[in-house]
Amino acid sequence: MLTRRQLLKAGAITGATLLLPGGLRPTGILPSAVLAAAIPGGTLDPTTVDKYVAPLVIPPAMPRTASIKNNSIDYYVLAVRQFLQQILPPGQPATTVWSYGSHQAGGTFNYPAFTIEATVDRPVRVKWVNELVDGSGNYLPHLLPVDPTLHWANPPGGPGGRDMRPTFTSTPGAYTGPVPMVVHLHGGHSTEESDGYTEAWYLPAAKNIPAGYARVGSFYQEFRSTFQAKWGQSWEPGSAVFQYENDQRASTLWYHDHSLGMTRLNVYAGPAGFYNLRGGSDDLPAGVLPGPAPQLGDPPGTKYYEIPIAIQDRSFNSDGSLFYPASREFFDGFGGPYIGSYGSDISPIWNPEFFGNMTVVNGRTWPVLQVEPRRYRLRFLNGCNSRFLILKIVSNPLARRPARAALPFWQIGTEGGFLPAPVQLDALLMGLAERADVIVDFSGLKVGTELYLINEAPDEPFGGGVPERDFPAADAGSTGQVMKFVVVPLASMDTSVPPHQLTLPAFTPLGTATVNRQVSLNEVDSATLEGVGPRAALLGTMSGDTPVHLEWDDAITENPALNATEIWEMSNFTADAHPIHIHEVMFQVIDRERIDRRGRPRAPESWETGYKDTVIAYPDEITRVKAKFDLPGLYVWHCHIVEHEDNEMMRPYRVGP
Ligand SMILES: [Cu+2]
Repeated sequence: MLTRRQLLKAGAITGATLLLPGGLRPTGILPSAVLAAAIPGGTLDPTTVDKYVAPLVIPPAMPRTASIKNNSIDYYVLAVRQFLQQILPPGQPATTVWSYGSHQAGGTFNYPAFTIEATVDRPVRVKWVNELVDGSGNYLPHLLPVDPTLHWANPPGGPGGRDMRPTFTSTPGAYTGPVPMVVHLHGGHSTEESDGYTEAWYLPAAKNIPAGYARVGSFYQEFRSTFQAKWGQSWEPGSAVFQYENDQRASTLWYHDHSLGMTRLNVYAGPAGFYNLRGGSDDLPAGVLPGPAPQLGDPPGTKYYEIPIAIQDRSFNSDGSLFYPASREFFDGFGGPYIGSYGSDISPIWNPEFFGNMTVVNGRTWPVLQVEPRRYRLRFLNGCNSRFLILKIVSNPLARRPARAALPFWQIGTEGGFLPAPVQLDALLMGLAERADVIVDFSGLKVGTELYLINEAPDEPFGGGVPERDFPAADAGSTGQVMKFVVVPLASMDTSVPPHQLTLPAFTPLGTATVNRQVSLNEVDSATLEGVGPRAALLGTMSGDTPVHLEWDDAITENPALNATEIWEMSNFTADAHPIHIHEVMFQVIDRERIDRRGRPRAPESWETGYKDTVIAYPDEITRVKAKFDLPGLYVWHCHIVEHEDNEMMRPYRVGP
């Protein structure tokens, strides 16, 4: 039987040959190397898209709507809308995307969204408005194929059938109704009603919502009441208001959609942005690190030396539209039967993973950034759906992998703020949703020097290991490249502290844990069709050494007491690494050990010694993390391969009674 990776490769070849009839490639016999390297995608061939044409977009700061409560809270009204953006280089068509912007300021809608600049201990309150409607106020359908057979938001189910896995008597097509949305501040120490619970979604307040549809998710009304009682502000139709207390360490957070069973599509369509939390005793004084970052009121032409960089893989069609698979067949060639016929349990549209064939950085394919010969603070985010990243700065983007690093990264922070001390690295490994706060020192480089950020992680699920030894590195001609740096003359003196001389804020580890909790990461094949799988990815618990598979709807099994410090031991029984994200908390990585307990536990990597909210759990290993659960209520923990998250690899958990 073929393994999944072999199937993926078979799929890659099928996808490449499918491009031929469209005339997108030169006619004649293609060298087999080209076929083998091609990553299937839409009708736009990545080799026809010029690289390093357009400059990197540095998202400006998001304008505030008001300061409220005696100027003690920053208040924003942010909407998600549909618009056209030039993601491909000039000369190629624009792309219809979704993203957030300031409701009252039309020019602020951008993919990725403008950056929310927040201050420690100063709350931010956001009214998030779902404005996925057309000019007449009618709802807009999804840009991408929504699989209605998952356990998903399911608005057509009405109040009795929402947030369920519906049953079908024939295989359904994609859902084309109004789109549920709910925003999660990733990394936020948020109270439950403001965390963007996956069943607290809401449709736009459109004129033509079909009769009988649920307009909100199962938990919307409860959290609406909680919020109103607590903060005195009501949620209007098509919106929710969340408050972020910012009572946590300064760090790089980000915000994105979290709707049940749709996150992969809602995030792929664009809506996501950075949320930089600064100040307090866990930050450094201004001027120590390279800066500034964009702030409100910056005059045009302001130079930035602190830059957020969101890396995402996308595929496109030749009309510029985003491509995302419309059938399971794209993944492994399995053409049915699907749910709704012959007792099949395989969803017709959902793909277990998706790998785009082009690299998009801050909303542009393969951009270029002019850098001065000085230090820069770069805040990286892996915002891909399924793709891990291994980033490196090199002088030749086509160099044989693994390539030799031309410049090191000095990593100073992760999801939970600064590391105890800077770490010098030639490569940055980033699982999905992980952040890496780094300093890159371009000092001393000659004007005109060209350097490239490349990616050596695979064009397939990641299982750990070294490029070209344990897995083929990403295609050097496309997804193996990210962006370019060109050195230009120095505009002003660099007065930031060199990274090897930096003292980072004092680091206070968590106290002793009182509970060791065993959980599991699992994958399941079809129960009815021989050799077809995976059907879903699952979390679960453990019974002795055996995993207990649990789905989204099973009773809550993770129930820490309020203020308990717990170690979660996550045993990964699948063939792939999964980036596991626990909401509400920042955790410390304790160690990793083989599931069979042979050998000694491995200490965390040098860049994992701070606080994190997402951790890579490798196959056949137990990954241990420690967290203090100091906010009561209902939260989720899940895999951040969003295709997995959307099909059962997410569980609710509750803190306190
Ligand atoms: Cu996963």
